[in-house]
Amino acid sequence: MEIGNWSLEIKKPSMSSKPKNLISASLMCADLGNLEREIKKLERAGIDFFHIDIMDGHFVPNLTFGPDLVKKVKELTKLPLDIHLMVENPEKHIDLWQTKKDDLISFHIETTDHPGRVIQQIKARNSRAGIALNPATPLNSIAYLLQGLDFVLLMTVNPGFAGQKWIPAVSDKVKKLSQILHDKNLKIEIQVDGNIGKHNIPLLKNAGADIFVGGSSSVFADSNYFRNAQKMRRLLNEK
Ligand code: S6P
Ligand code: MG
Repeated sequence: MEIGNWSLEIKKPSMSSKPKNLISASLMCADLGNLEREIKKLERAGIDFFHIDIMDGHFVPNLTFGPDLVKKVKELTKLPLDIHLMVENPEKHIDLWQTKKDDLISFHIETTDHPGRVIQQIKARNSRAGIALNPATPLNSIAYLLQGLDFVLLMTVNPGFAGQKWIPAVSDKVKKLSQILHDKNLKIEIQVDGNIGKHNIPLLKNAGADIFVGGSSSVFADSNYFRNAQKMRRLLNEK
């Protein structure tokens, strides 16, 4: 498949193959007054990552967590963190998030003139690097960056808030990216984020998504996170 610059010759990165169908629970949707209890409850629910949305009030019209909260979460769990930066110029503060090996950290391609440098900064921490794309940002914006990536986050809503409706056109984008990665023999995971639930999980899974962010539409739909995560897992494991 040829899209824009996708014909570029890319070497296969040496990434171990990881199991698919992973659940990343969005802490933004948790009861933050009871952070420790929520983290333990989510661990018991069998989630794979804690998704932490970092918003700066510039790139997106909302503000969320800072490094102190991320540090606290890290102290409270052994599960890997999945840090989603929605901030301008992420290269200025990658080290603030103190990510370790196995943690994921993504930044938006729309936020920096130096995406290659940001990837290097993340790799220098031994963490897994991802680039996030807004629904309207084309796939060819990351054509020259694929080689250094561990995952690509395709937003299924415009970033900034939980509780929005997804943009169905993104499922086609997932399919296209999945095809490109397959053609290039690249082991890069695809993450989807925004209004992920039973209405779109089968479609996105079949399109090639690997990591699903669970928010108010799934894991946090009610207080029974265990049952909600189980339902999500069942959908993900369905043939
Ligand atoms: C949105 C953010 C997301 C939300 C998630 C919440 O800017 O990046 O990670 O936390 O979408 O889930 P839901 O089901 O309410 O959309
Ligand atoms: Mg997010």
